[in-house]
Amino acid sequence: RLIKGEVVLKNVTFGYVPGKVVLKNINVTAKPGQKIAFVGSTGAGKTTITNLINRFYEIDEGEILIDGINIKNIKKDSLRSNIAMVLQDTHLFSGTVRENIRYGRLDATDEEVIEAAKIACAHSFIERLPQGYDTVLEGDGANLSQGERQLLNIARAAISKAPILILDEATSSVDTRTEKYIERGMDQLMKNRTTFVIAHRLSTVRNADLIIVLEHGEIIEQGTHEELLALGGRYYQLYTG
Ligand code: DGT
Ligand code: MG
Repeated sequence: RLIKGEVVLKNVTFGYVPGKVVLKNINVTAKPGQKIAFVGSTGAGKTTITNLINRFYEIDEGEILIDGINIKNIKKDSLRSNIAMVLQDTHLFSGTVRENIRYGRLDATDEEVIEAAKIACAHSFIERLPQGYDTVLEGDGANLSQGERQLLNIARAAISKAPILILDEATSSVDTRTEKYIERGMDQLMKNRTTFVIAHRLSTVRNADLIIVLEHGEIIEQGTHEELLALGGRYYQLYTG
């Protein structure tokens, strides 16, 4: 059983199709509970790294270890239940709002569902739905806005006990006011979990323990926000725009 949430990528090289390398010799160590941010231009390979941690694809070279175990030796079900995700493209199923938040936590009480929704700033819009938490979502949440769908995914991550969390543009469709409001909830979500965060808005990654700058599938800089600003390189360029 995985519990610590240490994630190590060792010399990882990967391409979706033969002959086209997308990630080259990536080394990352995330200690349990750390917040690691990936930044870099579109197409740099940020989402691909998280796809590999989830083992959606097999890597070509190197290895990925969780709590010291090669993920090839971890059952997919177990991997799924140890990694919570909030992505730009939301994943909801046809079922009630409550069921969608609860997801893998079938033991979760109604109180826990509400608490998770509050962390995600979703409680108030859910209460305004025709049947509240019992409102049935159409396939993939077609009867909600894109931002509302993301908030439900955040609530689902909040109720999950997964020690590893992936946030890939997790609040990209949420308006700026709600995004400000949700910041504390996001901090609560990341608390005690190893978190990989990808965000174009660099203000949301400043407080990461480690920021990794990717370009064309390679790590070109890494450090804290202050270290990278002092370096005056790519991160500095991205940050000062
Ligand atoms: P973003 O989200 O636009 O900021 O960009 P990243 O950094 O998340 O980029 P990523 O990892 O989605 O894509 C890296 C490269 O891999 C890019 O050249 C597109 C390619 N790629 C991504 N997903 C797939 C896929 O499913 N199949 C193939 N063949 N290529 C893909
Ligand atoms: Mg991406």
